[in-house]
Amino acid sequence: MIDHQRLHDLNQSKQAEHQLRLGYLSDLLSRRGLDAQDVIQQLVQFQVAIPSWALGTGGTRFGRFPLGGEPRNLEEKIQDIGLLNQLNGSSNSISLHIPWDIPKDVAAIQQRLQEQKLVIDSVNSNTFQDQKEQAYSYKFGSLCHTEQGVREQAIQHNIECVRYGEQLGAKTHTVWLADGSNFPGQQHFRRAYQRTQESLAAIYEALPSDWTMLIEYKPYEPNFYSMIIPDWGTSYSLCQQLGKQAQVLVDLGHHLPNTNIEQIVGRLLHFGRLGGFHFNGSMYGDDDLTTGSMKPFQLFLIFNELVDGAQDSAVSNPAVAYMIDASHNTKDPLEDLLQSVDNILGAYAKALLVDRAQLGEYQQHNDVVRAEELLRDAFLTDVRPLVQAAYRQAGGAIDPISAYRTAGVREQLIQQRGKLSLSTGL
Ligand SMILES: [Mn+2]
Repeated sequence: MIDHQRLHDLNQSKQAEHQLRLGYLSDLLSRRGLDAQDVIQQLVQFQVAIPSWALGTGGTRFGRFPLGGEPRNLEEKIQDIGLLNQLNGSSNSISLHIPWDIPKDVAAIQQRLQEQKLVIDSVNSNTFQDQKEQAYSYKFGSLCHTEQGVREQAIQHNIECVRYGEQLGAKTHTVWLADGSNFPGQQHFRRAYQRTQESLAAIYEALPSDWTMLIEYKPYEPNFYSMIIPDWGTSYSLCQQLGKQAQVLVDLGHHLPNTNIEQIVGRLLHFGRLGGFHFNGSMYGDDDLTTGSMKPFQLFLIFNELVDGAQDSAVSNPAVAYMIDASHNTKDPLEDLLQSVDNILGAYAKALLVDRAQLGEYQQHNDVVRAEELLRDAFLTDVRPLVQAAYRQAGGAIDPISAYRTAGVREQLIQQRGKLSLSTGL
């Protein structure tokens, strides 16, 4: 959507300052035995999936304030994500939510994906709302429900999601359950868990052999007394019972305040059960704000675990599926996603600067201060020139947000789709 020549000209106008900053950082890193180009290459390869539900204003249980030009169907969502990927080269895949994104014309969707060089990475089921045509209500749960008919309906919906995903080349099915209870005594904890486990087993049974099933946990909301899968331990236990294709999904916003998420990441890597990541920013709970906007040090520490796990031959964890799961009401959603990806790549770059052999030495000798200082030094390094170089090498913009603004993308989208177009999603 942004003319190639225009993008090239914009990059030219930023080039001199970018080179100056990159040159300085590259020199600094090489004095420490690090090759900047090596880090940039790893950033270029890093891809994070964009959720179809994050392209419109939303993420609120109160009023939505549409920005205009929001994508009205799956084709337009693909167009928006193609645009993001054109700008940063780091968003080449899409997470779909069924039933919002049921493909009506599979061949046409496949063609759109090819044109934009995108893939569908995962499908997500939705049993947290009732759909018009469905026979049973999920008011009191879905996979954990006391009535077999409701459970069966929810199982079939999940299997249907997998079938849609197969048509579009996805390989991952994500299950997040809103099931739980609002009041003491409402639900029998052990029996509800048992029913959930059996329902998940029925879905797992229908999973193609090269697919992964991700099980996401959340401590509270929409249920406030108990959630059926409140924590990583419950997800992990379910995965263990299901089989090798089941993995735990960590959503950064799905923890109680001050939870040590990086330690959870380390534990799951140790068990080989970290399957996926939902990035977002959290101040209090499942706020779904811009990734890295609230706790950048925590985001860095999480990447520190991920890089450590990836570089340790003793860890046999499958490739982690990285996805953004954020949606809110204030910013232009596309600018918000560019910011999120920028913060994610920045945290990753910093984690790549950590001297792991040296850190291991400090840990071995219990040198608390030096170990902490080593991490702090990586965290405080301004790695933005590396991230910008990665964008440019991937054919994108040195400064994606400024390119987006200068090219007047939102204005074009409003012209094409109208001021009042509303995206499907939360
Ligand atoms: Mn999530």
